[in-house]
Amino acid sequence: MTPATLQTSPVTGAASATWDAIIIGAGMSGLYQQIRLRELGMKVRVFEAGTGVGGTWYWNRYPGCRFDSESYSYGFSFDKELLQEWSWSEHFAPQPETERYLNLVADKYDLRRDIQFSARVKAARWDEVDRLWTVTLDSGSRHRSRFLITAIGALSAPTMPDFPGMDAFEGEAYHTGLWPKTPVDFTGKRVAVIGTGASGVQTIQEVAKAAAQLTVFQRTPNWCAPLHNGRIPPEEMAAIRARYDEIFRRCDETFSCFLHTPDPRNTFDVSAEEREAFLEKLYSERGFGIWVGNFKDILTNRAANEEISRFVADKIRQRVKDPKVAELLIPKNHGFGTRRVPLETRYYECYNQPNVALVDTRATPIERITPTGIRTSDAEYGFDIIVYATGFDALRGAFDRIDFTGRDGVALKEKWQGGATSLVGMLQDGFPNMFMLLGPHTALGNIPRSIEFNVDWVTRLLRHLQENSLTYAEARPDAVARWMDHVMEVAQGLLSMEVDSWMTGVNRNVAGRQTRVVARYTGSAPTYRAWANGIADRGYAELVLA
Ligand code: NA7
Repeated sequence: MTPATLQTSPVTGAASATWDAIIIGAGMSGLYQQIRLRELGMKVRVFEAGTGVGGTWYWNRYPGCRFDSESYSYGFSFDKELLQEWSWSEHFAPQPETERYLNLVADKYDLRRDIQFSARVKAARWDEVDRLWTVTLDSGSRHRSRFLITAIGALSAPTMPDFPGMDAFEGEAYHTGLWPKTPVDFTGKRVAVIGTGASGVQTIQEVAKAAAQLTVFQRTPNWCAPLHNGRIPPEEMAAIRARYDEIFRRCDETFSCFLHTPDPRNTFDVSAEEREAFLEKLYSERGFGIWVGNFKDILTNRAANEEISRFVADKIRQRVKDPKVAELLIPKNHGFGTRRVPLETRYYECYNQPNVALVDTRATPIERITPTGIRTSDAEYGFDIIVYATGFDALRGAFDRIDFTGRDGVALKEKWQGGATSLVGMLQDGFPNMFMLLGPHTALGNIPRSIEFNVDWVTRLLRHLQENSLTYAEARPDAVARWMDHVMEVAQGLLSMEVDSWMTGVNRNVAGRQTRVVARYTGSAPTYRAWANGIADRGYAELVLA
């Protein structure tokens, strides 16, 4: 579609659009979508709230932030030249390296000229008469486009607790997901970290090295497992480069696009000795194998889950010297893998250091933030820095922060009042020409693999519209209902559905997020792709095209 095709509305013949497509967000999904839309000859505008590209890897600059996916399974796969040029320095690259990598992509494709930075989208409204979206920025400026593509991430709306006195704290305070660009020096400081999810764990390991005193405020311990990171020497990187086709083929085949996938055996198919040896092997290997490459029933069979939980609990007991602290670090209200498993590097050993203390905020809740620190029900602590590693309004949170209004003036928030719905996470009936790249119920896992698939899927749809001189695409309600039935069905029987976490849509700091829902797609990535590809292969019968 050339810009010229948009000069007049097919309905009124009057209104003109400024852009063929507006993309919200310049993270990995926004950047890749921008590249693909340019190939279609589209005139594209990207609005990005930050001052640079990178999304997750722009905002999350807290100390120790890095991949839990193997670096070489995480980067873009579409550019063979870039794969041969780029070197990952570690098996799990740190944030600054990934941010550099995404800046290189933006430079290579000259993407910045179409990105407006420091531009936060406040609202987007569908105009039925002109068949255009009007996007309003925080600044009040308005922009019109035929298509609207949300590239706003699944974990991108940071949330803060609301303890009394937070504003009056006289030291420094940071949220991990809104970390400042200037380095924060922890040397010799008294530091508090609130939260022990994946971000908290990565932060704690780093801060423990420099702080005079680190106090961790833990409400719920998570099951963490060793990352086993390491440097990638040049000769190993050369060998990885030679294997890229095989690596990405493997990601395509696995359950959630990681290099690891469930073992075909059940936990109790093997002898106790064999089981122990297998778990030991997984515990000693890099990455998510212990979670997503384990016996295939650990996340569905209670006895199997108890077995792996026991194994990891014993590891924690071996690694933490003080038995009381070890018990506090062992989850008691959920089994291994039923929440996101943070991968760690000497995390548990931090608690053996004399400068690190653990406070159980269930036993002694935080009552208030004081000007000089934190007061719990039984003690007063002084701090120079408080780090809030308190997570995100996940999955639908970034959507709720923008006022999307679709056909017939219906707000997306209203539409999703009883829970978010979608067709393959990418479309929503009532919201024509809006495509969500990491919308609710998309396949998650190793995210860039999902991003590349979703962008290619949207691009294929837009090419189809172009080739058939169509300007309108909307999911049919019955197709949304069928997909949602599938989403609900695959979540049945998962132990994770019995546990509060961002994966079940629970965030106690956000009104309306107190009860568990089927917040994400829990089926396999290959099943997801087959479903989405089926829609395209059948000529988009599940969509209204015009
Ligand atoms: P998470 O995994 O949602 O973790 C947030 C943590 O903050 C978690 O330990 C929470 O405890 C804790 N929290 C939140 N609010 C409070 C209050 N009010 N008091 C005490 N503790 C609190 O977020 P992350 O950023 O670590 O990770 C999110 C995902 O991003 C991660 O899984 C990766 O996929 C990338 P709770 O468990 O709710 O008791």
